[in-house]
Parts: sequence; structure tokens; C-alpha cells
Amino acid sequence: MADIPPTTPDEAPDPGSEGAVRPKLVAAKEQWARDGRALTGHAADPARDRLPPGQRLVEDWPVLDLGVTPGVTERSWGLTVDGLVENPLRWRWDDLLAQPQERFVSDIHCVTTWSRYDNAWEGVGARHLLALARPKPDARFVVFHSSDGYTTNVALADFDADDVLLATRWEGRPISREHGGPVRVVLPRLYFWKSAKWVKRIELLAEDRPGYWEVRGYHNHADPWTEERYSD
Ligand SMILES: Nc1nc2c(c(=O)[nH]1)N[C@H]1C(S)=C(S)[C@@H](COP(=O)(O)O)O[C@H]1N2
Ligand SMILES: [Mo]
Repeated sequence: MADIPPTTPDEAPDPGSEGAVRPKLVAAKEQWARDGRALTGHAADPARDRLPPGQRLVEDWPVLDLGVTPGVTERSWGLTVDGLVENPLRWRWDDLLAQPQERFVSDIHCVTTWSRYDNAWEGVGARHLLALARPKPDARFVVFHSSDGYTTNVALADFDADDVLLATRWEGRPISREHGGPVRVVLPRLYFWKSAKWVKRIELLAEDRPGYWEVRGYHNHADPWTEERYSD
């Protein structure tokens, strides 16, 4: 993948963001990737097992991010869906709320080994968004861009699933700012770093473009059931 231009790792955070990227945290996570931390060498089957290999169950909900917290609010939030789509979208908060709202309960699996069961999410379904935006025939990849400067990439086929949401609510309450509110992606079948907090742009592409962790040793696909934690 050396010839694929990586997403600018440090897209500028939006004005009004607080904090700064924590270099020690980034260095530690890069080291985990080099060490192959938490790899068990076993796969598991989501049809039979609940906990993916190498994971442990937690009851609380840890906060994990680069250390930059955007100041985005419902009033200031905006989303662009662009790139290879027939109908680019530009939504403000009211446009998002005007869409059909879906609920989905799913488990979180973070590559740092915690998993959390039964998270009740509410928001707009990725399939609904894609039906409005209409990907062009050559669109095959998606990059999520966030207000803190973070990016992450997935295959369009992984975004285009019935359990993927642009989530605004968790357990019946607005998603807190530290967990990516007002709007975050929830893509439960992949490790949680693919679920962009504070999402502001969804870009559809013909070629894949690795995001922040994907250029720092983390797996491009990130299936927890086959331990796609790190790139080779
Ligand atoms: N915008 C943004 N989204 C992000 C991140 C980030 O740093 N910035 N970190 C990712 C990682 S590594 C994880 S594990 C989850 C953590 O989400 P949480 O803090 O709500 O648990 O968010 C993911 N999405
Ligand atoms: Mo993570």
C-alpha cells in the first residue's frame, strides 16, 4: 500500500477545539502495533461467541481519543457527504433530525482490549444516508473526517450495513461530547477506532486511503473476530 497517499495525519482540528494530540499516547499505541499486543492467534465465530479473541468485558464506557476535544454543538454541527456521489449532502442538525431515526443495540470492541455489550444507539442509518447521496458506480471506499482532525477509512461495503448509524443518542440520552457528540459514527462489526467521533465529513472514493491509525500500524480492515488489530 506504499503508493497510496495517506490521509493527512494531522488535519487541522476545527477552531474552538480544546487540548492537543497526546504524543505519548500515540507513541504507546504505535509500540503496541509493533509488539502485536493482545494477539492470541485464535479466531472466534460471532454466530457462537459473544466476546472476540483477546477481549475482556467492561461495564463502564472508557473515553479514547487523540486528546483534542472539539467545541462542536448541535447548533454549529454540519455534515458533508461528498466525493463519488451523485447527490452530495450538506446537513445541519435540523436536517439530520428530519431523517428517519433508527435504533440499534450493539457491542463495542476496542482494539485496546475492552468490549462493552448492549449499547443502545439512536440516529440515522448509513443505508438511508447512502440512498440519498447515491454513490457513483466506482465508489468503493469511505473516509470519515472528524472535527478533532482524526480520520479513519472503511470499505463502502462495511459502511453500507443495516447496523451502521450516524448516532446522536446512547441509552436514550444525547451522546456526550467526550464520546463524540453531537454526532458520531457507530460501525459495530469493526474495532471501535473505525467509529469516528465528531464526524463532519463522509468522503466516498474509488481508491482506499488509510486514516490516522491505519498509517500507524493498525489494520486496514479491523475485524475483531479474526483479530485484525495490526497491519503486518
Ligand atoms: N474523531 C475521533 N474519533 C475517534 C477517535 C479519535 O481520536 N477521534 N478515537 C477512536 C478510538 S481509538 C476509539 S477506541 C473510539 C473510542 O470511543 P469512545 O471514547 O466513545 O469510547 O473512538 C474512535 N473514534
Ligand atoms: Mo481505540
